[in-house]
Amino acid sequence: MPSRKIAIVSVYDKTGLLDLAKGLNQQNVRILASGGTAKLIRESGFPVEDVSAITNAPEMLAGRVKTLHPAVHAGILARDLASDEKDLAEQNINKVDYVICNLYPFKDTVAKVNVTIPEAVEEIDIGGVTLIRAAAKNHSRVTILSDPNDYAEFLKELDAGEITEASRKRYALKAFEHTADYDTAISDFFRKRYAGEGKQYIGLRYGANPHQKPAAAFVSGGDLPFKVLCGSPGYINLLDALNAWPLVRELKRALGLPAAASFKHVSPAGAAIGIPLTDEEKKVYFVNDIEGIDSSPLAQAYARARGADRMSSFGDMIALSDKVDVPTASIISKEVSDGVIAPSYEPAALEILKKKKGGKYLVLQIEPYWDPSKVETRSVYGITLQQHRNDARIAPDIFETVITPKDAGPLPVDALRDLTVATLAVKYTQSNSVCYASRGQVIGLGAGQQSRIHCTRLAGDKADNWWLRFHPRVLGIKWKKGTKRPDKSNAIDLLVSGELPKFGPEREAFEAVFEEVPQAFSEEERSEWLGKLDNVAVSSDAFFPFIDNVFRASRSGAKYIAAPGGSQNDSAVFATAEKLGITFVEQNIRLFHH
Ligand code: 93A
Repeated sequence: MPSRKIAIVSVYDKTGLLDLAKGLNQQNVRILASGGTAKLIRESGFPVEDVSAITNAPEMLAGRVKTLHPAVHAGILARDLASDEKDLAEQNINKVDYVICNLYPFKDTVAKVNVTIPEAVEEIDIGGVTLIRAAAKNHSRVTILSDPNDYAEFLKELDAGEITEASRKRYALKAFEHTADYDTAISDFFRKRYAGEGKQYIGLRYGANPHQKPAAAFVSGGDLPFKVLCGSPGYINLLDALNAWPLVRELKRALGLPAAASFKHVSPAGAAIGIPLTDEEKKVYFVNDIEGIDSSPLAQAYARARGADRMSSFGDMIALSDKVDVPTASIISKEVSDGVIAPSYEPAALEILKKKKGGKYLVLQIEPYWDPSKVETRSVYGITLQQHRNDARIAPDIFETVITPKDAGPLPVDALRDLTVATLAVKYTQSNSVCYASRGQVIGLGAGQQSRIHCTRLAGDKADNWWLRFHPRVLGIKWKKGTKRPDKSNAIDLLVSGELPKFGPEREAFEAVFEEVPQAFSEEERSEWLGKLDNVAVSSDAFFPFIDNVFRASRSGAKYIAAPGGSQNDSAVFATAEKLGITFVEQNIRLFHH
């Protein structure tokens, strides 16, 4: 006669418990239960024994030790092996077949306002987790039920004879997830209290919006790879910083020069490497008064990154590839900006930055050699999404597959440099994206448009505006005394955008900032000047589906285009490039970014 099957039952949530006890008894299963569980079953009139019947030990330490005993765990963990049977026989232990357990409500307890650490500690289930984990580990023989919703299905199978392997596997997975989720809740709670604010965990004022509270940034295990030297980061600051930093790190690695990026809403407004600035560029980028800029490639890189699209860079998050020096900090000190991330700071530069925004300017110091995990995980609408990180290497040598012209030799060094800048920029831009680059810097970037041609137009219009800012009429502007930098940038943008109204309040506001009001550009003047924009490199984060993109890029001086192939229209796109005298490089890495 086969021995009676044994179930260990220890549940905090007693939903469905009596139906379960009834069903187990109907199948002649011996029920061993912990204190409160046994009491409820007994009071309902079903046969049940206390766990102490097999442990010969009472529950102790006010319930901290209830089921933790070799008689329980050896019974659960034993396999159908002669050696395991022998061990059990020697100790007079019976095998356990079913474990039904759910855990103390740690999450509910810590969700209460002002919960104390002792209160939380008492809700850390030890014995239950051990029961669940042991049974799940031995699921080839043992069934583990950790969710009352599974009782009915379980009893149905039990009635039919046995619990199938498929069900045991399903219940085991659920059990592992249950304990993992439980442990995550515990470590989250203690991370907030014990990790040391700023080292492994940073509480954020709020998330993307003020009503999205609470919010936090953390790593599990180890320390955060950055330190907050000044200010306190917001959620979007960190999104910007953690996208901008890898961009400048990769730009520097690819091109061997210090690099800078100016981010807004998780896309670059500008990005550049440190190439000396002409006097004109200094004027256009508002840096002609920066002492020491000629000997600081980092300052030159930031001047270019910030200068690409001054309107969009207002209130930027900056990333710098190298130790921040005084010239770079001096540029930043004059601009409206939210924060900066860099590997280190000269003491004098840090002093300058710490004075910004009344001492609230965000200064982050990143550990430059820290490499993130290869796997990226995020949760959207409660669903966990996971992917391999986009670690595609972008460097001048990936632009080798020249499609047109057919007789093209190797591309000029400057073209490879600018294609690298444009392509790395789109790698860290919200898709769809298209970037125009020249002189080692972004000059126009279209981000986050659902249609590619809209990106190409947006980026092209920005490149046009950038170029028009070099027009003698703009360079010769006489500002009214006391006009602030952002107001100058806005007025210049309106002037070069071609959107300047002829009269009305907007026109009056525009005119108010000038000593002498500059004349609007006529259509002829615009096209005459834009016709001089040349040698521009354009990169797209995915293929061009239609030839319109090539036409638009060409109008803003595109001489080189790099984009993945794969469109049904590839041959028409290539032929259009050829017709317009554009060198088209097929680079086969799609670079969508979200
Ligand atoms: O404090 S414990 O970690 N110590 C134990 O040995 C133990 N064994 C089971 N808590 C323990 N349990 C938990 O008790 C179970 O996970 C379940 O949540 C609860 C059931 O207790 P009772 O049967 O007394 O209501």
